Amino acid sequence: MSLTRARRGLGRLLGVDHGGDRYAFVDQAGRGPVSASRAADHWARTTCGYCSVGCGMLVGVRDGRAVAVEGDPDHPVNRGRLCPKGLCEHQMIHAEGRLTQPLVCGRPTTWGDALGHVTDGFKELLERHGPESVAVLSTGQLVTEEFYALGKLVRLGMGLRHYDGNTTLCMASAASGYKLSFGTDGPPGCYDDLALADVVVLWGANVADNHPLLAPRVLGNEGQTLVVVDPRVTKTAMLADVHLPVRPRGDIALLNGILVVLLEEGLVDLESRRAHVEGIDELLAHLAGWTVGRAAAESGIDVEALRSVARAIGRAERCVLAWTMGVNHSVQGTETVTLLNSLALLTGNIGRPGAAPFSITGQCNAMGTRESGFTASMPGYRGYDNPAHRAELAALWGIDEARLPTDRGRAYPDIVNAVMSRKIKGLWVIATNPLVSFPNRGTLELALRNLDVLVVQDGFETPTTAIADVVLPAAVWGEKEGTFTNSERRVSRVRAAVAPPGEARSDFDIFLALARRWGCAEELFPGWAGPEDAFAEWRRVSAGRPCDYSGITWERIDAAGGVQWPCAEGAEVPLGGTPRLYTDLVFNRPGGRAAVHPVEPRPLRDAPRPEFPLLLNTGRTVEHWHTRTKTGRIPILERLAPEAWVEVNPADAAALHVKAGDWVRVSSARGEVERIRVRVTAIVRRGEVFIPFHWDERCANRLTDDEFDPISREPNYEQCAVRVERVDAL
Ligand SMILES: Nc1nc2c(c(=O)[nH]1)N[C@H]1C(S)=C(S)[C@@H](COP(=O)(O)OP(=O)(O)OC[C@H]3O[C@@H](n4cnc5c(=O)[nH]c(N)nc54)[C@H](O)[C@@H]3O)O[C@H]1N2
Ligand SMILES: Nc1nc2c(c(=O)[nH]1)N[C@H]1C(S)=C(S)[C@@H](COP(=O)(O)OP(=O)(O)OC[C@H]3O[C@@H](n4cnc5c(=O)[nH]c(N)nc54)[C@H](O)[C@@H]3O)O[C@H]1N2
Ligand code: SF4
Ligand SMILES: [Mo]
Repeated sequence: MSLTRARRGLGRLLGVDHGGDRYAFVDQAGRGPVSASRAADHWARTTCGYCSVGCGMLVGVRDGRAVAVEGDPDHPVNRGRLCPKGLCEHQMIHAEGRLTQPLVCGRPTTWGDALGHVTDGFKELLERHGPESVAVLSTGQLVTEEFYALGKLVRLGMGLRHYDGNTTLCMASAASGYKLSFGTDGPPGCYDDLALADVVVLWGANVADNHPLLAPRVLGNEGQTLVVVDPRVTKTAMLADVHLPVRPRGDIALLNGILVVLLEEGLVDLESRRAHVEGIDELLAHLAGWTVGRAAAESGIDVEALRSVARAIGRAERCVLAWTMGVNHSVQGTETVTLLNSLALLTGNIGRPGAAPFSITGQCNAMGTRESGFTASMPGYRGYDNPAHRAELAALWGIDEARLPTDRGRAYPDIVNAVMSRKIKGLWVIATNPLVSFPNRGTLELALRNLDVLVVQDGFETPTTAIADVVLPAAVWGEKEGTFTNSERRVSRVRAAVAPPGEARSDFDIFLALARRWGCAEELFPGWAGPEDAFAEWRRVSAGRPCDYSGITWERIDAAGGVQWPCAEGAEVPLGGTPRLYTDLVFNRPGGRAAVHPVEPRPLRDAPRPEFPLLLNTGRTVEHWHTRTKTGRIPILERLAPEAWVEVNPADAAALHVKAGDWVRVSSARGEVERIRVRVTAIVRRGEVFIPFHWDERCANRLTDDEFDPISREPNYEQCAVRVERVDAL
């Protein structure tokens, strides 16, 4: 890949030089010539395996090893650029700690023996204790073809009732909120909307750290107003024209206040909205109990700032309301999402360029599992309780409808509860590391000890593989084929650049091998040789559904760089697919109208009190990915962010007699982090502290509360009460 080619790609991004004064990007042009040791003999075109932005990249291969990565200058998402994690992703593949052999009780063994343990162990539990006794937890980090195959294996082949994934820790509130507002899941907008909008409001979304290649879309538009709603002064807040430092979980009050201002000042045309929106009168009746003063007091945002942001939204020709975990990670996540959707609906910001309520997803393929998986809904956004959907799916698969579950079964936290109470005795964990990522680790550790059979399928040694009875070594990104779907519904190709190490196999091959052992392969996967067969079937199964993939082929993806669903076979859709949903303002609810819902905020359950006087917020940093199973093994990223920290406001630090670099103990009603380094900073307000959740050794989830949204079952990771105490350095 030549430097000039990469430069050309950079310049082409919206025709603006985004590496200018507002934000500095790591880009190909800044990297200098590729050194001889990293000179590749060929390049594999693929999609980044970290975040949901879905950047296109090229992996350079030399003598069977991945030696370099370049941003794909032709990919429509990133046009040649990558963030720090993407730029060293090839190092992940050959990092230490890869699993290369199946293990049973910690001892290396053959695939035959390991899969025999899995099938015999689970079958025995199912025979003795019934279909509720074994559960599966998967992820948003496999390829869509694997999710599709896994869903069929788990629900139809193994006949399991309880199957969920880490997406419930992440996007479940967005999915539930979209369903309540529009009838089905699916982000209505696209990345170009971020560039086209006059006003972009980012709610609890720190894109500068967590979706770095979205930031240039926003910052490239000089005339745009960027509003960031976040209790912390994040890197993204620092880039904003207006930062609203909302009180933790103050978003509902703030949104109600914005709606009150819009109504008071005549900035919404309610009558024209009624044609395609239901529930307006109920919402108005509820807002009658709200005043701007109340909203300001409860959200912590002063009246004038609230009014001026409401006016900016109300007067904007085009507005994008985008959000991430500051909204989803809450017991009221689903409700907050519906309120954001309501604001978009009432101001007409949907189905037009530059106008959308846009949930930015998290993992590289969280979208693929929402669409093709078989967890919260049946494949193709089909409802378990919808007779037409059941009949259609049964006919497509040629099976008796009675084999389809009648409800989703237990969601992730409810699976954990059932493990705790010994109702679930066997668990298969695929591509997720719950010991570090699930809230209230102490309880989870107790629960996992209750299991008779714990099977963990991962590419790396992790805290969770360390306690597994059976470990199945998986190929990772860079070693397997398929597709990922990004936040803007764009399906891109993922390619194998190198072979997996030792005896590691792709998840797809593991699912097929397990199906053969289970005795259901011939029925479920007849004649399947590889992931392309799964994709071909998924195209047929999704046909006619809102997430229609039937017109998307791997060849079309190659030609377009990536294709956005819906893309029906034979439909007149641009080569790159459909950029926006609901352009006709017909929604997927009965009658075609969207719905708005009144929402009332509830107080924090684990609120600060004398014993635990500070409020803990948790999140991420640009250098690390989740539980650091990948990035913790990459020297350059480790050097940039070598250890966990706790952010403490200068006033609190003075009261605690701690200074920057001191060690402290952080405790909550559930557990403690014994020693963690202090950063004294006004990024957090007085009374609030922040810990990134990436570190196993200083695990923020020993502190977090296991309280969940009643609708989506998503955890409330962002607020819990803690105490910080100075510990003297050892
Ligand atoms: N570098 C990196 N990038 C990633 C990931 C990673 O691990 N590392 N993970 C990916 C995944 S799976 C996800 S889900 C995304 C997450 O992307 P983000 O949601 O941007 O990630 P967080 O760091 O958790 O940020 C949540 C933000 O919400 C704010 N917040 C907390 N409480 C509230 C509140 O009550 N109201 C509001 N409005 N804001 C609040 C926090 O201060 C924080 O800035 O990132 C993706 N990208
Ligand atoms: N306190 C707190 N906790 C949080 C969050 C927070 O903001 N605060 N965020 C939550 C969110 S949004 C998320 S998404 C979760 C993420 O939590 P996890 O899913 O637990 O995090 P990861 O580290 O991404 O774990 C993925 C695992 O899959 C493995 N893996 C990678 N690729 C493959 C593959 O191709 N095949 C197989 N079999 N394995 C593979 C990796 O090695 C890794 O062990 O954390 C949640 N936890
Ligand atoms: S922004 Fe996301 S998709 Fe793009 S290179 Fe970085 S981690 Fe990968
Ligand atoms: Mo996530």
